[in-house]
Amino acid sequence: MTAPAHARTSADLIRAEEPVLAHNYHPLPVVVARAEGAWVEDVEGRRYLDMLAGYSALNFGHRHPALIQAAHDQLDRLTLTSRAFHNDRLAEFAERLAALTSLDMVLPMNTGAEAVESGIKVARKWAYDVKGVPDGQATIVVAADNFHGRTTTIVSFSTDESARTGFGPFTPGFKIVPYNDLAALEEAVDENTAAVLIEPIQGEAGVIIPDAGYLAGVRELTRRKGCLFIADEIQSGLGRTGRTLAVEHESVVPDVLLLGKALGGGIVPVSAVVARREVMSVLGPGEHGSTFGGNPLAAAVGTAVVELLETGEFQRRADELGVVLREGLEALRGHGVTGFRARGLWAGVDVDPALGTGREISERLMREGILVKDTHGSTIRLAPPLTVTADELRSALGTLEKVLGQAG
Ligand code: IF1
Repeated sequence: MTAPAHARTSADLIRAEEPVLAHNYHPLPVVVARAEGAWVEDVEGRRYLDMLAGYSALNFGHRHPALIQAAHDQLDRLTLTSRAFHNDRLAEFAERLAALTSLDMVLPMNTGAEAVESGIKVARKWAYDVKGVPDGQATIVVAADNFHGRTTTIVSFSTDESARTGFGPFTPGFKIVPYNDLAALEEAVDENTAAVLIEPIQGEAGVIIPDAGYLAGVRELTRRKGCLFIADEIQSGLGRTGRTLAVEHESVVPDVLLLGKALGGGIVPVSAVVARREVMSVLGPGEHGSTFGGNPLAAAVGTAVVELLETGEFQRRADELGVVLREGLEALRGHGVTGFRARGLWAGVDVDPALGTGREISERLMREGILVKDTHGSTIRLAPPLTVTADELRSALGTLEKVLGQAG
């Protein structure tokens, strides 16, 4: 007989996963059992500072009291209606999310990939109904090294072979241009272009921050050429970079905004397409939907998330702590760190490959009580909850320095 899960050790549980769980991940060997704020605890009671924060789904930390309260209150009242009926939580969520993002209308979905798919559908329909693109001819221009999710259509325009290989046939209708290259965009966008879809900062690619002027340039170009600007802020948005949205660093408002991850407060999957009225209005009844999208539990938690962001506190923390993060990383330059890119509380850190792969550095950090995740090669990403303290952040940077000093 197998022991009940709560009686098993971390090693037991890791071993137990192997035969019954798809092998589509290679997690660090830590089994988390509890968490609060920026800290998680494993099965044996060891504590770790969470410097990944669920890939930014935990911007407000684990189990933020206001979010947990909102979820509890809603669990006691109403959890699901489907969109066949109205529910009494959805209007407020949409009103406040639209206001927060300077846009007009919300299409609630669940996961990030669904928001991306939905944004693509809205853009194509806009291209046919409003722009007058001949049926079946609409294209979407995307950037190389993008990460927008895992569906068959989304991996169709990925340039990462491990995300694509074996999953064809692929969806046509996408053009890939280099990121951070306005001239390439100028050339790629034509009369059949429905939209340009980009991440304002590329996450999976290694926290790649485009040159100043790029996002404003994309805004100007798409407006001038008559196509939509879709910003995927699923990872960059909701406080991470020191602003509500990363596009705000260039005072840009896209036509279509994709949100996810932190919108669900780390409690439930909540994503959304948020758009200008003229764009979202192309959708009519029966043309798109989701069983769970906009459910009352999601709306209640999402509203509580928006409420936290309305205070500006988390954006301010990310901005201020971002200075601590950058100073700390600057001090490590030449001491194991070969380069880094950072904005707000988000950094891609290139480690000297002689000291080990990103994975090896991540494992050493784990043994020292810090959880991070590598991206490609020797890059690790840092994205702590925005509730982390300056002391915790300095301590984590000190641990990184120690680990880099030992490595090799
Ligand atoms: C995985 C990275 C993070 C995203 C952007 C859409 C989605 C994501 C900009 C899809 C998702 C994830 C998913 C996760 C790893 C991850 C990731 F490593 F790939 F880059 F966050 F850092 N747009 N990002 O970053 O959202 O459907 O997952 O809700 O393992 O796939 P989703």
